Amino acid sequence: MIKKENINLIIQEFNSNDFGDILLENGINNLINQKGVIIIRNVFEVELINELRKNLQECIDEDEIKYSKEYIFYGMVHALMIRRKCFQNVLNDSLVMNIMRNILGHGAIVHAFNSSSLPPFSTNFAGKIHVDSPRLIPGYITNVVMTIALDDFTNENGAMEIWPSSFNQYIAPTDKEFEKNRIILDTLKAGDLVLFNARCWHKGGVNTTEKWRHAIAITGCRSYMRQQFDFPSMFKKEDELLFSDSFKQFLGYHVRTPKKIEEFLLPPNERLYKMGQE
Ligand SMILES: O=C(O)CCC(=O)C(=O)O
Repeated sequence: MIKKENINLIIQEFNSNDFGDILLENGINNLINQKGVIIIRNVFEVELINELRKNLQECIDEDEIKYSKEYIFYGMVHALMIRRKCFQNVLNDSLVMNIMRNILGHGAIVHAFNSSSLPPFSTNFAGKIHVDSPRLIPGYITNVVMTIALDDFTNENGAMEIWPSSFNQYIAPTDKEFEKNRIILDTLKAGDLVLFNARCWHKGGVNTTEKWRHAIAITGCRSYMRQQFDFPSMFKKEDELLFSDSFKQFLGYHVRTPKKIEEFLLPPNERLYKMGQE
C-alpha cells in the first residue's frame, strides 16, 4: 500500500487560498494530464457543506420512498441541480466552470451531477473498481470528475480509493494490482475536493459505521459529447430565465439538437446548437 507521506508526490495538493487565477492561468489541464488527480483543500465553507448534506439526505429519503432501499442506485441521487437550488448554486460557481473549461475547452458542459453516499454498514453502486468514462484517447482527456466531500473520509466510513496514474490503462486492473497502486483518500475532509481524470481507476469503500458518508460529484465532458440527462429540458421555464449565458452553456443549452428543420433554421441567437462550441 502507498504510504500517506508519499501522497504529495503522486497527487498534487493545493489549499483553496492559493488556488485561483494563477493556477488556472498556468494550466490546471497540464497538472491533471501529468498527475491524474489533484486535491484542493477547504474549497467550501462549513455552513454550505452542512446545507448540502441536509438537502442531500432529504433527497435520499425521497428516493427511498419512491424506489425503495433495493434501488440499484440507493445512495446515489442523480441530476442534483434539478433537485435543489443549493446544488444548482454549486454548479453555477465560476471556479467550478472555469476549472472544467480550463481542462476540457471553452465549450465544456456538465455530463453528470450526482451524489455518492455510502449508507451505514454498506457501500453503493460505485463500490467496484471502475472508470467513469470508458473511452481512451491517449494524451486527450474527455471527462473530468470533481468530487466534493460532505463528510470527512475515513478508513472506517469507506474513503474513496484511486490509482492516480492509471488513466492510460484500458483494461481494468486486478484487485491485487489496484491495491498495490491505489491511494486511499482518507485525509479528505468535508469541504475539500478531489479532481481527477475520469479514466483513473477508482472505487468507493465500505462504510462500517452507523452514519452515512456523503459526497457529491460533478463530471464535466467535451461540448460534443452526450450528457447523462437532457438537463436543459428538465428545468422550469421561470428558473431558466434567471440563468446567465455562461451557466446555460455549461448546462448544455448551446449544444441541443434541433427536433425539426424549422428549429435548425432559426436565427443564430435563437439556435439550439450554437456555433463555436469546440
Ligand atoms: O463515493 C466514492 O467513494 C466513490 C464514488 C465513485 O467512484 C463514483 O461515483 O464513480
